Amino acid sequence: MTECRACPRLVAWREEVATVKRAAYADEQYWGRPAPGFGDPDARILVLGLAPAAHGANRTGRVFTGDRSGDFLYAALHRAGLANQPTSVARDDGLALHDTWVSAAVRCAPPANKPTPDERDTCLPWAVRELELLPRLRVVLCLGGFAWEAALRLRRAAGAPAAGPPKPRFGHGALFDDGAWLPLLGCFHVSQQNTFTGRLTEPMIDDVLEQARAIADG
Ligand code: DU
Ligand code: SF4
Repeated sequence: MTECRACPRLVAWREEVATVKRAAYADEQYWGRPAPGFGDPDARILVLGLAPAAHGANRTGRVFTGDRSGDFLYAALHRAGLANQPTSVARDDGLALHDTWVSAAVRCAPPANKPTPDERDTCLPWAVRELELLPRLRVVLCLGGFAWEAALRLRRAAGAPAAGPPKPRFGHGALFDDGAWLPLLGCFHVSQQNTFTGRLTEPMIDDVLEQARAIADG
């Protein structure tokens, strides 16, 4: 997976960012490759994000690690009892997840944090394989509309029938569960754009994580 070069635009970007770097990380060796998912292989909760951040997971090599989105997400997982520590700064930082696996719809950092629909679909087979290695999953928590859309395609790729009609709509706290595949639960994305503006607050993500847990327990 970390050798994948299927998306030329993303390969070029992940490698350019890893070469040019951000001044604050000039001494670091950037990962510059696809960021694999991470967590508890016995997870019942899958947290699905958008894509690695250029100077986050594309630098550290672990999903949501080393950027503000990850700060917010892993702190929330820690409050929920799903992570052993509130911070996620490097691959060797001792972080372990409980009952949770974190991944992203697209595995390579996209320019402007915006993968194309083609790139989303090209990366889907990696998510299918990842899912096969997580046999205990009970719920997919989608961070943002892009992950929600990817999860709907993942469901099809995993052999389940199309969802709807009507097509399930993403929203914060939205739940889609027709019994044909894993329930999808929506949560606004943990990007700074949302967390710094108050669109997504700590209590809001705490509520959704509690909901995810309840679904997993159900
Ligand atoms: O060493 P391993 O069991 O193959 O785990 C791979 C990866 O997953 C490692 O970086 C720790 C993490 N992990 C976790 O976060 N929680 C667990 O319960 C088991 C493994
Ligand atoms: Fe491969 Fe996915 Fe990266 Fe595209 S985004 S190059 S499919 S790992």
